[in-house]
Amino acid sequence: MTELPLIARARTHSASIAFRSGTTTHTYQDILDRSEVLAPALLGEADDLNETRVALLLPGGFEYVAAQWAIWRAGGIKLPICLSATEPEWEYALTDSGVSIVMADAAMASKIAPLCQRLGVRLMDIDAITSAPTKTLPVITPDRRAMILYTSGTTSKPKGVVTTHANIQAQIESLVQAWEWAASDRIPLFLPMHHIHGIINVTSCALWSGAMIEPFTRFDLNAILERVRADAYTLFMAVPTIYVKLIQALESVSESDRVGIVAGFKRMRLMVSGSAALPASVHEQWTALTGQKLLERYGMTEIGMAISNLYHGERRPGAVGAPLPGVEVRLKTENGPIITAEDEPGEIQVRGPGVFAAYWNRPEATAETFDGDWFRTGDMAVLERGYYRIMGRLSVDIIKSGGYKLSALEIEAALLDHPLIAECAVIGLPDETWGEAVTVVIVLKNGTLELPELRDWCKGRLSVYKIPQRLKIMSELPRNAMGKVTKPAVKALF
Ligand code: MCA
Ligand code: AMP
Repeated sequence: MTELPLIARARTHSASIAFRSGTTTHTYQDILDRSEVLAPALLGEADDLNETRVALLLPGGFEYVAAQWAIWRAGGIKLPICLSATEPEWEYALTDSGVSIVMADAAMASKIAPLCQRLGVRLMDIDAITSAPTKTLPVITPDRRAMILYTSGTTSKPKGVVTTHANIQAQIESLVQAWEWAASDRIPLFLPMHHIHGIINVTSCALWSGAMIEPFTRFDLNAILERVRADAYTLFMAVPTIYVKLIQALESVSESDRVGIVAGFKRMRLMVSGSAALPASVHEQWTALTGQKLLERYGMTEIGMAISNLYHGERRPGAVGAPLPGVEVRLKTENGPIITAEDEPGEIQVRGPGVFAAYWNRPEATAETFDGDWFRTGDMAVLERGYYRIMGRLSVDIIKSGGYKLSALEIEAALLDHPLIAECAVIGLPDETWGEAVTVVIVLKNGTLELPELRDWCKGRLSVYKIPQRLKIMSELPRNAMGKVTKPAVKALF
């Protein structure tokens, strides 16, 4: 094979529209052509980027995908970074992964330019690149590393999850098969493009299938509802927080608007929820409002999607379903036997071609997270009548808010830089809209501190979704007999 399958497949859909925004459209051929301009610009004199890390700082859409394909076709590793991250967060990702080039549009290039200059990283403003000499592009084998995504975990700093082209292809093919993606599909894209929900489940599956994507630069509720009413979509994929926001919006619009929008939702062939637990109540409310039964699925940055309710079959509220095609799932007690019976909880472990290659530059962390060739997810589940139900996470230090995975330890480390904070403990508390709300208990060195002041101080240091929503000041943190802060006791304070 001389070409990556994603590229070879795009050629078979060359005249089809890949992206539509208002009256602007881009075909698959346009993406191929644009990537053939950007790839030589990346390569310069070189024949192959040979796994050079290239960061991508672009909103989802035509230019993002053209840049992504350019990096891959030139032999680089793509590292998408969060558009709304703070400079310290960008700096961490760029330095930890050893990025050599940052690709951005003019707007984002001006924001990251000072950092690139300080780090000596080449900044490519892709808006300024309109042509390049044609160049023979290298042959990329599927075992090459393709992408690094930073994910928060049980360590203070996020880890880079490395996937190969083969891993990415396996993740795509599994979903295309299970959810019957077709060239006739049309899907909105409003999820961030530094996580696999946006990158794989929406964008890559659509482009693998010859389908059409309508990108939004952010989750623009009113604009999306307008397009739903206009019957623009056959598919919809979102996190639970978005379904909560949609329910709130539908409950507050006029009766005639609601009827039109609901009809648009009703006609879609599939609506999917994932990235965090979908409360059964939200599942049921959505069905009552729109007649659509949401399909809930479970995944993780390290493995892609692993478990899903059935497209043709039961969609059980509160359950994530059965293993996806090509994915093996087992439950295991810690250091104990593999669970074979139903109704016995254990850690979800996953094996298959979609499982990531390694954490970037962290061989010990990679080794620790595998049990033989099974990836340990750190999520607890139970099998009930053939479907898995997620029970929670093994670590209290992982918080899921708005679909984002956050590390309590990372937030604590940032808060400890505050001049008034002596000690702190960060936890996630249940929240109807966000799933969990970042909450902090603080011991002050002196003086007083109110939540608005603390939130202001966090801006520029932490991304908006990591900034505490709730604050409690205590004279001491709850500790066990060994002097260690006990998070369950911290939770019990609320
Ligand atoms: C924003 N705000 C928050 C949070 N985020 N408040 C509490 N908790 C939060 N997590 C506040 C802001 O401070 C702001 O407040 C107001 O909400 C609006 O912020 P904005 O960012 O504009 O919100 P939004 O655009 O409505 O965003 C909500 C969102 C977004 C669309 C749900 O969080 C999102 O795109 N989440 C999806 C993340 C995702 O794709 N995760 C997948 C990871 P104020 O108004 O006071 O300024 S991949 C994954 O998990 C695996 C692989 C999987 O299974 O998919
Ligand atoms: P991330 O590391 O951002 O990819 O997040 C992966 C984590 O999100 C998983 O380990 C789960 O804890 C959580 N998650 C994803 N989908 C679901 C779901 N449907 N129900 C409950 N938790 C989920």
